Amino acid sequence: MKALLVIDVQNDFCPGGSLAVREGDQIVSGINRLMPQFDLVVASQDWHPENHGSFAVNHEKTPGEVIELNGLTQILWPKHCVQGSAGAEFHADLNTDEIDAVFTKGENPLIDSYSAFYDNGRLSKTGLDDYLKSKHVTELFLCGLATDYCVKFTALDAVGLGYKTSLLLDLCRGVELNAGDIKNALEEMNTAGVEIVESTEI
Ligand code: VGL
Ligand code: ZN
Repeated sequence: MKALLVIDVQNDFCPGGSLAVREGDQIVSGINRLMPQFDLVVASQDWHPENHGSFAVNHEKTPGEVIELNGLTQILWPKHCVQGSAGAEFHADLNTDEIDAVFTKGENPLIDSYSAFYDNGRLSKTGLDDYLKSKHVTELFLCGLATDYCVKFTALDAVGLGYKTSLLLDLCRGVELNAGDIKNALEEMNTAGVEIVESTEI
């Protein structure tokens, strides 16, 4: 069984959003077009409480600064994807009718969660792995936002959990906080065993 995993295609990560990823909205139509080719389509949603520890404003600091949050290194972000806010909603053009299940992450204010499988400290699982295994999924194709954060960490965990994992390069966009971040993320994924493909190849 093959599943398409759509990572964090939410308004705050699209142009006009609080943590906008360049061209973040340009992947939506391609994702929609691909959905019918899959046995299963699963989406993740970054879903933070107002008091989340990854928000710079909650530490009176500036986005981009790095702190230690409960023993883990944490990049501080603008406030984004607050539960129930418009910014946390999926991009309006994303075909949610084709999505079989949604997994939220980042609810615990004390720890961030880039991967759709585990929080950054691997203290808890989201339920995504158990769900995919219950559906006998063995192969994952990843797309979404952002290449150098949530997509990367989800892909690395997917390989670690035993899935044959491919990244749909043209259907991802990255934050690129520092020049080279996207390229480095792709190299790291590739080295870990993630196949980097174009959506036209599948
Ligand atoms: C993400 C930074 C903070 C992402 C989420 O979806 O890549 N990045 N929260
Ligand atoms: Zn977040």
